[in-house]
Amino acid sequence: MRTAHRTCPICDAVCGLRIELGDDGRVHTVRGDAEDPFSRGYVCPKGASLGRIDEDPDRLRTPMIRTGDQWREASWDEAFRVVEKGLTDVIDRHGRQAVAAYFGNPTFHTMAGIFYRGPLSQALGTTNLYSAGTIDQMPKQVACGLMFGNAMAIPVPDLDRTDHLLVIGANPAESHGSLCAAPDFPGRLRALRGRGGRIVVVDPRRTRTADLADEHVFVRPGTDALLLFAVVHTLLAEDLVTPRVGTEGLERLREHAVPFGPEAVAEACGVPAETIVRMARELAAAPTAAVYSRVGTCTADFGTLTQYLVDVLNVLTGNLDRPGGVMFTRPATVEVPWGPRPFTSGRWRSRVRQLPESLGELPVATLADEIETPGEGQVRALVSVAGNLALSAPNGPRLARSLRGLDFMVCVDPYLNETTRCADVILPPPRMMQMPHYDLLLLTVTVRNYTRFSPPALPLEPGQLSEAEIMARLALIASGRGADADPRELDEAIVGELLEAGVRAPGSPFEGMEVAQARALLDGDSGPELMLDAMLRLGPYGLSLARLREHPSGIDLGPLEPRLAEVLGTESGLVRLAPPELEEEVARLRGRMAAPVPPMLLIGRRQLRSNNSWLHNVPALVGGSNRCTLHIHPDDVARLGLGSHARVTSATGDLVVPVEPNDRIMPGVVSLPHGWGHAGSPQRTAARNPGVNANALTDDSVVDPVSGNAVFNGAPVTVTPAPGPGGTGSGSDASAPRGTTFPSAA
Ligand SMILES: Nc1nc2c(c(=O)[nH]1)N[C@H]1C(S)=C(S)[C@@H](COP(=O)(O)OP(=O)(O)OC[C@H]3O[C@@H](n4cnc5c(=O)[nH]c(N)nc54)[C@H](O)[C@@H]3O)O[C@H]1N2
Ligand SMILES: Nc1nc2c(c(=O)[nH]1)N[C@H]1C(S)=C(S)[C@@H](COP(=O)(O)OP(=O)(O)OC[C@H]3O[C@@H](n4cnc5c(=O)[nH]c(N)nc54)[C@H](O)[C@@H]3O)O[C@H]1N2
Ligand code: SF4
Ligand SMILES: [Mo]
Repeated sequence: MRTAHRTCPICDAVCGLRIELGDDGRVHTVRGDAEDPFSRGYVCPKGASLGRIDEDPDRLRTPMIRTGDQWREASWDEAFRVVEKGLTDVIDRHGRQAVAAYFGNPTFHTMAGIFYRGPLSQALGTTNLYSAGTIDQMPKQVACGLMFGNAMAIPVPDLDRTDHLLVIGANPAESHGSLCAAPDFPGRLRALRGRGGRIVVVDPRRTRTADLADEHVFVRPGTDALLLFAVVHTLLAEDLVTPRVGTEGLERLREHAVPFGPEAVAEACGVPAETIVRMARELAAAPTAAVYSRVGTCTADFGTLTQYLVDVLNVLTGNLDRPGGVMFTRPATVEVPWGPRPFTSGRWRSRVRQLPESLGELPVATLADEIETPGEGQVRALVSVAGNLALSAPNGPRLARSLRGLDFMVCVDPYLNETTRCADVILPPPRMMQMPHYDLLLLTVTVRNYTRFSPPALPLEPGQLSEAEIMARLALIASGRGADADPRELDEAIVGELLEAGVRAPGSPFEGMEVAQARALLDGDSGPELMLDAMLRLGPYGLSLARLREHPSGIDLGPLEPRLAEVLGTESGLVRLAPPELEEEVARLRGRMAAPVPPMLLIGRRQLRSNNSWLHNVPALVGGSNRCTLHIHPDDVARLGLGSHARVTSATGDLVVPVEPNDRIMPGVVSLPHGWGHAGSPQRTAARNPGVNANALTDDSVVDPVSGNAVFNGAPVTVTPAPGPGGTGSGSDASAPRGTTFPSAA
């Protein structure tokens, strides 16, 4: 037996783990790493199951090639040759714009995803680039871009010191937090109250987070922008505004806020005016306070406007960039610019719907349009890395159908699943235990400055490829260098680019050196490790990979400190409180106040033992409370005369789902978790607990106009009684396989 220290790579909480491995490479136990200064031994049920997830017998071990309906195992050489032919055929006949790429959620966690996503995109030479960003957090990044001039300047709540936390559309007690990396988020919430602080949760469901709070406020889905504008209105009207940072646009903001008085929005939001006024006064009166919002409002109507209003509140109450408020993490790695500074978006638009680019990406909600609509620039090939679009994208079943019509598709993914089965080739990465791990993105949003590196716990087996090598070889193929080009060439080019900036940066440890000299100083067993070493050495703490290896449980780099000036990228050097880019949205929101409320609105929910679509094949993580059911208020159950099942119908589809009456959800709202819909999957456990694809009901024609982000929450639906699956009319589950034979991957 030996012990490996690893950061859990599953969710955003970056918990440190201690893993006992046998000589055979099997994981015996997974415990929280008590020596980790940040997570201090915390582990959740998913982290504790990491061994079972990693050793899943249904994971793919070799590349897979599809011919017609049949899948077969193939060698890497053959698989890459098929990829080369597939991509070059499309590029030769239709140009580079005919190729699209999608980068799913795990690419924000893996080193390979983060380091090679850019080079692969560049090599493809297309603007048809998509990621999980536009079905998740893009509104937050665009809002930060517009306010702070820097889409990576994401303020995080100073969770361990704040006196008042207002949580809107996030459920960190189950999700463990997002864009706010905090191991044991629930424990930190308890500690907040233990030291006399106050927590208020705004959510159409009384969540586990609400159970940890002092107050829970029901809000009608999709109306948070109205609610927050009314809070802003109250602060301004009652002269409770005390910004402590330089701002521009306060007068224009005041004009904007005028119509959104608490009385004016109360009915649309379903929040009493007195509650809104009290929320504003409490926020202003708290010694320190932090307003935090996530997926619930990012993936709802007015996503960008809502994220902007969140930080407007943080600024107006004097809580931006101060201890106990919201602050900017100082990561250990050098900050590499992402997107233009000052931030601008809409530098180009999607071909079919003219939706704006943000951070070099187009909205996932329009990928199906780009595939289905004929004409110059029509997408005919897709490279998909770590994504399950069939289950995660709005109107997923439509997108899955369009994927099946592509000339060529390649996926980098450990599973044959609802999306990868549409591909021609699947390239499986090795097990998590075999990869080095460093959270380049998550460690930029931690609630304390902190760093930790995990070397691979197990070596690659003969014939296995690292995910970095898979990505590098795809990039080399895309750039025309061919399936046989040496991936180390690309690694050196990426390292060289980092160092070139480093030798020019005043005060850097490489300042004035030749790039080759600096390169000789770097240490690492693989391309990603060399890149990380360069970024650590160029980072603000002067760390190195060697230093991190000496501290396998991680290094605490201290509490967050004010640093707005360093991250601000606006032309004026001020925080923009009324970006003109949002004027149209403010006008649209005024119209929303009087809009009729649809009788039933659909929202999502996350489940403690799930992670989007890909943990349902682990027996310990399914069953019990982790089932795909429709939460609906008992009054609605009675009113609609529902039995065990209901048919839920939206503008895009209909599903029959088990009904789970629940008095913790707002009347007039139903909730269905996403990531389910595994009928017929070769993942055997998942297939036994299939659930339905919630995104059969979400509408890809509706987006947040500013960021192009998908709108999952607040979809109008009708709910009617339905016989159970044994009866007639078992509903359409468009994610069930059609005509494709799934082989056993074991
Ligand atoms: N256990 C678990 N953890 C996860 C994941 C998972 O699938 N399972 N996924 C990971 C990922 S990818 C992410 S991005 C993070 C997300 O982490 P969170 O942002 O915390 O996501 P959710 O748990 O979905 O919480 C969103 C909340 O918003 C509420 N909501 C829905 N619509 C509205 C609305 O219109 N207004 C308001 N105010 N609230 C609304 C929902 O009821 C829900 O409670 O979680 C990560 N962690
Ligand atoms: N209705 C609704 N839809 C939603 C959401 C919602 O709240 N409601 N949430 C949205 C959010 S926040 C997100 S982030 C997206 C997620 O959207 P996606 O990223 O498209 O979906 P995931 O389910 O996370 O799929 C991850 C894929 O990566 C594979 N994978 C796992 N580990 C690795 C790895 O190490 N390497 C590689 N190459 N592949 C790996 C898995 O097998 C799986 O196929 O879903 C979005 N969709
Ligand atoms: S909370 Fe997230 S990071 Fe921590 S152990 Fe669980 S899945 Fe892993
Ligand atoms: Mo996400």
